[in-house]
Amino acid sequence: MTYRRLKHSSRNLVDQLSNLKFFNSSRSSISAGLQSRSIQTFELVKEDVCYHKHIVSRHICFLKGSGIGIPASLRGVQSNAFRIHSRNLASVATVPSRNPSFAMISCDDISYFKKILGEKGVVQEELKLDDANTDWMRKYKGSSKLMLQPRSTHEVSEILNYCNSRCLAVVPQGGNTGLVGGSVPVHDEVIISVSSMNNIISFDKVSGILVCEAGCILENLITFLDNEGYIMPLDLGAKGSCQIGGNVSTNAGGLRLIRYGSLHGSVLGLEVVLANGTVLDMLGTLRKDNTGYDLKHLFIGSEGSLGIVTKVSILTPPKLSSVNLAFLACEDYVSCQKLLSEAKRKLGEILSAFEFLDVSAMDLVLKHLDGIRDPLPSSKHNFYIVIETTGSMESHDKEKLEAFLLSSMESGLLTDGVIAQDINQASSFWRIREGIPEALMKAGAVYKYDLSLPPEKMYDVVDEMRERLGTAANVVAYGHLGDGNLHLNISAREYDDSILSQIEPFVYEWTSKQRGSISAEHGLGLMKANKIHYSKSAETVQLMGAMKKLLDPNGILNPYKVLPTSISQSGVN
Ligand code: FAD
Ligand code: 2HG
Ligand code: ZN
Repeated sequence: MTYRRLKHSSRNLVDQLSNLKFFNSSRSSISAGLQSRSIQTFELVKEDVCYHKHIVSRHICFLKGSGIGIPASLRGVQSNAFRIHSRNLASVATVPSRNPSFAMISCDDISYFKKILGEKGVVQEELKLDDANTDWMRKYKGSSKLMLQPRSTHEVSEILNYCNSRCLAVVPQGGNTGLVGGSVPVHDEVIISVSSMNNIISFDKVSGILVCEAGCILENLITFLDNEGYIMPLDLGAKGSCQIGGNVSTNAGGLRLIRYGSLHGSVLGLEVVLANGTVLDMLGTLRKDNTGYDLKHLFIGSEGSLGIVTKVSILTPPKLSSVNLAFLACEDYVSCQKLLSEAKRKLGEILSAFEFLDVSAMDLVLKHLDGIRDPLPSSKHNFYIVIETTGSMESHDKEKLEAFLLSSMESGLLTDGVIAQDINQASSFWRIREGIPEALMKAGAVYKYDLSLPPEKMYDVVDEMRERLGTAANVVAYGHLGDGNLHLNISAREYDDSILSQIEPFVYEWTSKQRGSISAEHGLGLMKANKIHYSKSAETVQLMGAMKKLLDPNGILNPYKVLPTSISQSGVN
């Protein structure tokens, strides 16, 4: 019987492991629930059905809240960070000057918008505007006096048509969880929030194709699909607030890209409104369609600079019954890398996440987040890895995972580790990895870099950065190792130009030399619009500029973002 065999093999594994001093911490000192059961994988049977739901619910308290969707506990700390930032604005972001060709909002404009959207769709209240003007990190702050909340594609079209004719600049906004200053105005741009467009339009239970409006919150889509026996192909820590339109517009990566690929693969169709109000219906639901250029890809990752995404059609994978999560420790970075190639080879099709954090990230989470326990408390480790497997046959998955862990331990790649025994433990492991951005916010000022690098080079930049900064700042590294995506975060008490000058342009030059990308998944936004040349050739950037001009000749869509202002504003009347 499957159950017996598993238990038997688990016991064998535990025996072998105890000889090899593996999983020592869980046996000796972790909570009673984990003791002596660390390697005995748990039965999923019924619990598996709610596994995803449970994981989902932990995010509600994390990111839901009023305004920009941050937890109450963090909001307090963020206002401290904001005060710091207010004193040191220059070191946070260099703000390009306002493009004088954009019109200023007049009373007639307001009257027009009220006529097409009604009073409710035209927001001028200071408190609401303050939230919408401020990004998640409280690093970027615009001064818009107007937020519009359309409820349909037609309304978006009318707004854009009008703004284009008046040369009023706009910034599309989703959940406002972006990390590069792309979602908030730089000056007085009109904020167009698609939050009220949050209907699910259709779901095909056979193909798994979901069609929905752009303002659907990712977590709500996950919950909806859970009931249908499906999952979203992307998952990220901001799921409680970010919206599918924002996800598509940033080409968000997240925790399961290693398994389900990027949104360029899973998005089947889009409806987009162009700057002049033209509605582009590309909302196909076909897996295969080679009729001409596949224009939807232009809008995936264009960060609101080419059009406003109003509807999304997306292929969703079926929910599988067997999910396992391991929290592991490695002595050095080379072992992490080797573990990754072994995991790909030995776990194969069931591998669904391979995340890493270094000891500085772990320390930060333990220090700043409430209720977090070190799953491997017996000693400090230099690196931690979170591995998730998702499959359809529990016994097969467990056997594979256990065999992989055993061989990794025998070969010395792993120094310690635990497998979650139940949903709560799985949740707590994920909370550590996903809680890092929140912990960084609580620690003070943070400089964020989101790099794509060859995995074998990835940690070199962290070591070099530590050498450059000495004790001036805390260099923290984590990310999606399975995707070659490093989140290099430099945490300091407050923003300081001398720290920034040690980081930039070094970090960009270093990445460029490795032919890496200065934006793996967060985009360029305002933060890196003028840095695009570190990752793209001059000819490529010129062509991007030409496309921008073709689709948005007046440059009203998300100005000052994505492309260097010298390119995006040239020729704008
Ligand atoms: P917003 O922040 O509102 O906007 C982002 C950009 O998209 C802006 O340029 C905006 O103008 C544009 N935009 C938004 N909606 C539309 C639309 N309908 N049409 C056109 N343009 C639009 N990102 C990852 O890739 N992977 C992660 O793992 C990840 N984890 C995160 C964890 C935390 C705690 C936080 C705070 C952020 C994280 N992010 C991550 C970044 C962010 O959540 C993603 O970029 C997300 O996709 C943004 O979605 P949003 O709805 O919040 O968009
Ligand atoms: C993550 O993977 C997000 O947690 C945020 O992309 C990364 O905070 C960051 O730098
Ligand atoms: Zn990330």
